Amino acid sequence: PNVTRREDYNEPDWRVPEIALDLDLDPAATRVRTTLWVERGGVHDRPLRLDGDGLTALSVKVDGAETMDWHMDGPNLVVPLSGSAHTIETEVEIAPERNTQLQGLYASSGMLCTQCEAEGFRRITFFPDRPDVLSRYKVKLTADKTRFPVLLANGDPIAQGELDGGKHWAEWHDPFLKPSYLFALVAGDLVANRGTFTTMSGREVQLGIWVRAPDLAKTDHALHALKLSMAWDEKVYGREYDLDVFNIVAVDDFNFGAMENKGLNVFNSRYILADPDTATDYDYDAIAAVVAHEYFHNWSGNRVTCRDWFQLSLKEGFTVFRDQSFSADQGSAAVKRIEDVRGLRASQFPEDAGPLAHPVRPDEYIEISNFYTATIYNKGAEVIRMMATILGPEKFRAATDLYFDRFDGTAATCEDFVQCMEQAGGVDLTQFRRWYSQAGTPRVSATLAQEGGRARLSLRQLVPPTPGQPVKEPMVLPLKLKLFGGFTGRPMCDEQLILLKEDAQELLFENLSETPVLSINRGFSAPIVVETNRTAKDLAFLSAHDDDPFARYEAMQQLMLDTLVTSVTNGGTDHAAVIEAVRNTLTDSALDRAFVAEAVLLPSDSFIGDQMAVVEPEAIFRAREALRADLGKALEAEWRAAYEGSLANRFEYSPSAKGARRLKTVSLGYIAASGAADADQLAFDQFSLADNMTDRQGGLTTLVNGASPLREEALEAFYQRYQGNGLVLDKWFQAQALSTREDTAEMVERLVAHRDFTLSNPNRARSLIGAFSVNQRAFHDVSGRGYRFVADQLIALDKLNPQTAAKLIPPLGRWKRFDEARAAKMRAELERIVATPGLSKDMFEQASKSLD
Ligand code: B3K
Ligand code: ZN
Repeated sequence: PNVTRREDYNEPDWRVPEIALDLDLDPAATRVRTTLWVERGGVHDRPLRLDGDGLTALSVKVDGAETMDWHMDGPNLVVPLSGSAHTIETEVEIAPERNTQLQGLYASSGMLCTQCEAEGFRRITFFPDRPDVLSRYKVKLTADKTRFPVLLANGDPIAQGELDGGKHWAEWHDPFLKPSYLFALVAGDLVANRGTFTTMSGREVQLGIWVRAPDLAKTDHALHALKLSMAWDEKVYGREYDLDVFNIVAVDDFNFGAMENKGLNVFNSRYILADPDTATDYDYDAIAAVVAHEYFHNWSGNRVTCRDWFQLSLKEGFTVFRDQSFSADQGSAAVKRIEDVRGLRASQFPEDAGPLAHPVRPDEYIEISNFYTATIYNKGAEVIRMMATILGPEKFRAATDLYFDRFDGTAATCEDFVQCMEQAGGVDLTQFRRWYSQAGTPRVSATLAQEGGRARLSLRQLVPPTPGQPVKEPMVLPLKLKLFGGFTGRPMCDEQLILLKEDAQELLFENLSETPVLSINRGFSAPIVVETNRTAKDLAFLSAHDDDPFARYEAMQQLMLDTLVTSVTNGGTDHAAVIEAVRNTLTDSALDRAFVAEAVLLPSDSFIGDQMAVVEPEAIFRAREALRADLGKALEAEWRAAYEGSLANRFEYSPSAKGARRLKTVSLGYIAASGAADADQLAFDQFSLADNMTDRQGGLTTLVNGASPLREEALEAFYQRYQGNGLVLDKWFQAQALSTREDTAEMVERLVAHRDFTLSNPNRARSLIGAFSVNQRAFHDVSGRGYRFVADQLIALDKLNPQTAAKLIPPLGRWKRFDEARAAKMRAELERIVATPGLSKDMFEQASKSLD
């Protein structure tokens, strides 16, 4: 397969300042007539090359006259042109109902919709489908009026009308230049939750959240989040919305979360639909975050887009940073930071340590869809965050203003962004740029040594080798740190921001009146692994006294990790330090409940595994369960008090109510772990009496991990209650796939045959196959049945939807982290996948790279 390289970038041969699309929509046969106004870019004699994917040209016209002077080069259409500007007209026919890839124009639950990023537009019409070709779009949609009463596209509605034969049409114009990946249309029988937003310059924008009629009642939260996002971007970044309408459409079949098409965002329905009965607090938060993310793209992505796909993090890393900041401003910033770091450690760190590691700005790809990764998104967001930390808030804002002003209406690069940071920030980011080019998670060792009234902090950094990058240069690591008196608990200095730039650096602290305890990488100021010489006592102390909530959380996690890794490697069962630290946090009434709930959670099985030279799934599971049981027993009274203290009279969506619900279910889990006789009944009561999905799901998952007869009863009741609701059934499948029970693999194999299971809906596939493959204990069952099962499913899914299938490869690719027996079985499955006839290039790239 072809490899695309960043260094091969050339400017487009032909520009397309304008395009008119005329689509006669029909699920079985959609006619697409396209007019391109093309201009030769620079001096060359190359023909016009239009990307296509599975298209056949039914006719080609140049300057109004039908021509035969064209040919196909593989899937692409090549038209020789003599002049410097021409009009090209093409006509193709496509079948959206047969499009199972969900890329291009496709059908979902009776409607027609598009997904073009990254390279889906070429499945709709012939076009130079690359993000640096920016055009003004005019779109005319024609369709059957009964089946598709609503016709939407980018930009503003211009005109509409009726036709004979039950058809109607609508025309939309988008006045802003945009790349083809931001094109969208939707046709369907939809209703809108409408609202308005008045922008900072006083323009009124019509907002619409479009869904099928029965879902209308579940759209208020998304609409509210949209208004909050619009106001936030004005206030924090000075960015105003620019069209008269902003529409969002929810679709059931979607390859990822949502898409920022100009003025017409298309969303996976799981990131729109919410009511207390069907959505958890996690869902509510995710909806607000994704609505904000896609809205923020209007500036970071649409007004300023990417020159080429290697620059993807320019829009994604920045926009994730923006949505994280937005969410932090809506509730507890500390809890949000903890959640984001937990997510980074769960997905990005393993990626950076495995066969698919790549820099934030990659150098090459086979299939760009495989690069919508945690590294591009989440590590990319950390890179922006570090620059914001180095510049400070005022200069960072000046730098983003400069960036938006300078590059508005253009396709920019990561380098352009960094230059704005340097200019407005007055800083030199030469060395910092390595964050864009070097893959791998830096590791820092921090050793604090006391000599009388002085202490010496020795810092060393190491960036591990990654595929294709055996040797690394030192990075710039912004580290926030502070010292606390180990006896009085008092801060011994102000927080300092130091930039670790060398392989090794030392810091001296003088005039110390007591033994210092080191608090480092506060707020997770750098996305790295820090190893310190802090004792269990130091960590317990920080978990109770540090004045940075993130650092408190971190100290507790480290204490838990050290304890668990010791248990796994030499069978230690000394849980006293963890128990005392958890007791302190749990009973500290000054702390936010949401923070407490996060802090007392044990690190996941996989994160424990990530600390070990060779992952031992069973031993990790047993050690973690033993610690959970001891915590449950030793603090049973405290858990019950926390549980009782978190009961509410009725549902409310607020940070404090969310925190209480979170702590309630965490406490329930510990009560169950304690082996208390009434735990199952408690879980079942929570499950059946709940007036909201968070509590109901909390009760259900607690039961699903156990062996009580109430388990089956709850699963059945849940299924009956939500049978018609796909998004909630996903939770039902997922809870079983994530079960910690010994027979999970067997149950999941059976669930594949369930009448509600299908691989053709990505959410459903992920809820069972995706969830199972991150269930460390079940997936890594020593028999290898988990590996075989997942490989079978991915081979089947690849035939329908390569993009979604390829995203599920990474758990199999982690074979190097496991013992030889498991590694051999995992490799054998990857080899079987690679050898599958007709494999997609998406899967080929992921699976073959995972074998290296
Ligand atoms: N930009 C889209 C992701 C497109 C993924 C294409 N494989 C959504 C987002 O990041 O906002
Ligand atoms: Zn995005």
